[in-house]
Amino acid sequence: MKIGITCHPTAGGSGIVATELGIALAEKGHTIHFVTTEHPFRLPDCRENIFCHCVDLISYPLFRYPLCAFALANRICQVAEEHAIQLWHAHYATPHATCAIMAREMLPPEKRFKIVTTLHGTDITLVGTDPSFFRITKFAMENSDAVTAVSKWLTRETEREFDLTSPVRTIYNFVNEDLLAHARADRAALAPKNEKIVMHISNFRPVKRVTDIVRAFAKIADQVPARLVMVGEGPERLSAAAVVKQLGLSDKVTFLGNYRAIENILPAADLLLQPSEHESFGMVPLEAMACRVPVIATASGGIIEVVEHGVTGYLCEVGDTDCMAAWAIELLTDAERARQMGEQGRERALRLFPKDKIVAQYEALYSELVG
Ligand code: GMT
Repeated sequence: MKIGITCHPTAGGSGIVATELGIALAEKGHTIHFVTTEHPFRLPDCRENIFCHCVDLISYPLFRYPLCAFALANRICQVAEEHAIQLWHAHYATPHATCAIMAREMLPPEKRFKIVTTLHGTDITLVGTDPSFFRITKFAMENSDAVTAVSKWLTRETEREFDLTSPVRTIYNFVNEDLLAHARADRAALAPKNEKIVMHISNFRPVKRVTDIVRAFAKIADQVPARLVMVGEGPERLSAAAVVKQLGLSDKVTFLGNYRAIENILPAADLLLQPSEHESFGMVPLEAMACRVPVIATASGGIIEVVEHGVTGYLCEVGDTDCMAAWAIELLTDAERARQMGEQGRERALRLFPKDKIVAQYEALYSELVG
């Protein structure tokens, strides 16, 4: 099948899922055309059956704000026409689903493609429910041929907020076990004094509550020789750095910035901390589990469908840094318990979120629509 994909190209869960899905579909013989504002973060430079088209943006003094969505719709239309695209998969409703709909409408009827929109979380919970985006998000979903969401929780939230005419289908995110099966990481490079490694990976948005990580870590470091490794970039990094300084933890915390090859770093962690306000799914916890790293997260949103409390990690209430620190100290001081949880995490990741099974679900959906 000839498939188009749009996604946010930056280091974020939705872009990573879209990229991994595109790669998996290309390996199965489909032809994939990405249309994005820049080369997607996790997409290798050259892959068979994969083409990457970047959006052409003009700047004109009259436009106070960049008109990126129009340029994206225009590029989708061009690519779809030139390559006879049968199905467009929009990852993240805003603006990708709307742009795909605009592009489809610009094509003559015989060249129109089907549209699948995958909701990833904040496109519904933060952006879509904001009054400034509510109607256009609802329009995007109602004019897609199928809408999927990455967890049962997000499916329920979407149906509750938007009174849609067609049901939303849940298709979970998957783990790239090929990548993580042989994952290796250099512990000594991250913790030269052989301290325990507590890791956090995100795009440092407010929803990630990164200052909770530092506060929980202060309590952990009080009891256990430990290092906090913060991976990623984003608006809250400076606040986290300020709390590190304020709590006198500067010599125990490393900010690594964005890191593309997560498999070369995640396995070094003794535990992953993810204290988000809510997560529709939690790609990083899933990748941690696949690397046998226990996860301490918040029992909010779809993350409870990924992390099993007491089995693959522990779940605390949002903001309860005492709870996070207590479970962390238990894990960091009981190597056998941590090892067992790591194994159970990998088993759960591969059993519930395997690439083959999830990619086949998308393929079945595409076939249902394209015929
Ligand atoms: O908002 C973010 O944190 C990034 C966002 C994205 O779209 O890149 O992540 C969302 O999509 C991921 C992939 O489906 C999910 O694993 C994340 O849980 C979700 N983030 C939130 O719901 C906060």
